[in-house]
Amino acid sequence: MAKPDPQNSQYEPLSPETLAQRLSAVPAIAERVGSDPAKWRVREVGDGNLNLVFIVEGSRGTVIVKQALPYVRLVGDSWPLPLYRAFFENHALVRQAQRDPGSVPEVYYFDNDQALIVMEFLAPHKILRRKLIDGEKVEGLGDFLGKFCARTAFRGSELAMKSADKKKDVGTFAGNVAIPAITEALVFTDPYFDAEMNHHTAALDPVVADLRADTRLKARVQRMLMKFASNTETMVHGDLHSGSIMSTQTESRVIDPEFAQYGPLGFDIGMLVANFLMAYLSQPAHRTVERLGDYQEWILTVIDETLASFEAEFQMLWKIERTGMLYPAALFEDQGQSSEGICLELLAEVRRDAIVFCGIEMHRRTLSLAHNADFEEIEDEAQKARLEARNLAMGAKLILEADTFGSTATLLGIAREFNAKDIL
Ligand code: SR1
Ligand code: MG
Repeated sequence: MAKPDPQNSQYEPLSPETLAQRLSAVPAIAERVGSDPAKWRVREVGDGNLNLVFIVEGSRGTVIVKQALPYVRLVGDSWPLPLYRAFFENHALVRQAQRDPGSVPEVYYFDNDQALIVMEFLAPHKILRRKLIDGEKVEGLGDFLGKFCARTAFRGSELAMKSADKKKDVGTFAGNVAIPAITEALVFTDPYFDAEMNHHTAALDPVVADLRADTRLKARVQRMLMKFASNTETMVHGDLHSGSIMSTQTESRVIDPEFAQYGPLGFDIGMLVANFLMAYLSQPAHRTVERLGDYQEWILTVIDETLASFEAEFQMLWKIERTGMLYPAALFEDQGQSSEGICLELLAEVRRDAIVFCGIEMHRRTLSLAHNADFEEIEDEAQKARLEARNLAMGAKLILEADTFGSTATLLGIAREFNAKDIL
């Protein structure tokens, strides 16, 4: 299965005007939307950093058409980006659906040449980041996300996979160079020097200067970049933030795995917790005093449930699905020896890595190119700076002191402490 040529001459971006006519012959769409393309209603709704996203509605139903653009949408055509990312996104969706059935939208059709994926339309789901800013709760969120991270991490590793299959897959994903390069620069490197595309709230200057002067902190982050770039433990989603999750009041799905690659077991869960912590720390700007405490505590409960569900599910899979070459039963259970403690030691290591990834993600969302709406929608500049300063300071503590965050209670205690701290 070849990945699309980035210079593919057949590729042409879709538009709401051309989509129906260009895709009318695709049975996977016609079956779900209706056979008369003249009756399709097409809207472009992409508000992410990279792609075109269309909602296509007809008499029979609705689908999503997502098409890669040959450049970074957020920046424009001065930053070209290979179309082949759609190939990896499609592969990632297929694997995630196998590893955690029902957790991601169903793929109906994939076109290599046009770098497009037709998939399930999720309704009445909303982007989770929007829900968190709007103060809406989602039942079962932590349990779902913890299980998603554990199942995809465990089942995508040589704890479960046959070594030959996993190595073949690592080879496939190794062809994706441009997308990991974005993370390597924007997440791990740019926040820590005056990189060209960076921007931050002006009042943060002294806090930013302190971070950038901290050699120990930068060395820690670089060590994690080394793990991210060289450690192929499992297939990670690669961009698991609250904008990559869609939820109703009771149900959630994970979307947008175009940043998927093989990487460390703790990467996704760390990025995810970071985004909940940023939602938590930004709440004073979004809630009335009456609702603030309750909603912030709910976010902390979600973090608690996510980590608990991740670890419980991972331990369960360790017991019943350890079918790969790693930690084989032949060395432990078959010798009458328990490996439960060994699993816990591995999980403690994964948690340490996750906490450092978490701190790094908190930094990049306030210092690098792609900020998050949790802070960006705060109109009062002084309040924005105050809340972002807490976020930066907490991120630094997580990076430097990850070893001391063995329990979730400690992590949540630190979040409460920074939520009440005046850094500026
Ligand atoms: C240039 S892309 C910027 C960011 O958007 C994506 O969602 C990733 O988070 C990436 O870092
Ligand atoms: Mg995305």
